[in-house]
Amino acid sequence: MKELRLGKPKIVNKKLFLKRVEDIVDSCIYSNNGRYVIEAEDYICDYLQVKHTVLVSNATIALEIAAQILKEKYFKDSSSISALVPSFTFVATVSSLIRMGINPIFVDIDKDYCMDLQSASDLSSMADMVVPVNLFGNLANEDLGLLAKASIFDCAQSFGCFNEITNSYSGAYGAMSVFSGHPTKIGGAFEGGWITTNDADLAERARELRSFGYKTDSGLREGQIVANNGTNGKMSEIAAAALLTQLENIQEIQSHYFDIHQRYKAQLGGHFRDKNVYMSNFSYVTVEFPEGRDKIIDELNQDGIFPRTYFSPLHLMEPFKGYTRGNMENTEAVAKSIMSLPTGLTIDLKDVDFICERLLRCKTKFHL
Ligand code: T4K
Repeated sequence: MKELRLGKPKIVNKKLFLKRVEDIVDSCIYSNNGRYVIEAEDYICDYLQVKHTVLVSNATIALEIAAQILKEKYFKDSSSISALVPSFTFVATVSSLIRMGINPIFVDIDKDYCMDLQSASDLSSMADMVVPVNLFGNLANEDLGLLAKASIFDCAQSFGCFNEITNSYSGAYGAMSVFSGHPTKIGGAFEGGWITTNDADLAERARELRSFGYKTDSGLREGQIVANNGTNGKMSEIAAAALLTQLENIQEIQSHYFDIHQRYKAQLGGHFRDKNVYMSNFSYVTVEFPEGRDKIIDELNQDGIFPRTYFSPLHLMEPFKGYTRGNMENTEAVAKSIMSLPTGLTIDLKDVDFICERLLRCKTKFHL
């Protein structure tokens, strides 16, 4: 039985990728800002129309680096810094801030599953920073970035989302944006992440911080100056070659995700939210079942179908319970009913038909 999972990865042009691996092995340059890291950065800059891209080892490190930079730039003398952040997100959005000494202020979500502008405005007098998340490939309201002195857009799930209102890609606005190249992500490959910015100074700082804080980014050399308290956030050449190979095929990848999404929608339309889908990259197929969701998932698992229940509210989890939060009504309601269905490059339209047929059968069985 084929296991139908969400985000199971597949390298699109395996032949080209393996050729690149061979080049890397022969070149003896395996890390420290090599050829493929530079090529992938240039590719992303051209694609998103941003001035600077800094590749790092994953989006969690990217968030930490961005938070450290903005904290040092704007709040050097502050004893306590707080950031508006959704509770309905992947844990790394919040844990990375706390690790950088920034306290989250949890904000509720809107109908697009992103931080709600009104709720965020109501809490903004307490906030120094704001970290909107473009969840499930839906774009958070850009005005959120104006609510505090510093902003980071968490675009981990939104590579390729085009905002037709502002005529720009996700990641091309705001001080700094952060992306994930994890295997489960659209355009992702091996572990990876990157920061985009139009500010040359911020980009330079990010390059320093990803490489131990060294003043230049040319690798470890005797006599280099440590400019800052950095980390090792470098991406290896093999990961960069895999990422570049995927991104060069991004149109094909995106149309596959779009077709899958539309096929689901045609059969399960009533369970989809009425969202601003024209801004999405369709990387997640999210439906809602206010009754019986967990029973349905248990039943689907018997047929090798594995939906996910992304996300559990972070403000209710032990490490984050003590932080400030607003009203969490939408977050808590959505978390109980949402289901992310199998999608990605290993899922085809026949799989979607099978999943929908089983799902609708469950609805009948459980009188939902
Ligand atoms: N901000 C946001 C909003 C994020 O969503 C994320 C990550 C981050 C920040 C941080 O980005 P990174 O630091 O990861 O770059 C996954 C991913 O680990 C995580 O990247 C992602 N968000 C999160 C939403 O989902 P899991 O625990 O759901 O993934 P996992 O391991 O269960 O994999 C999903 C499915 O894919 C499984 O059925 C197994 C399959 N799979 C997975 C991998 C990695 C494979 O078949 N092969 C593979 O190599 O967390």
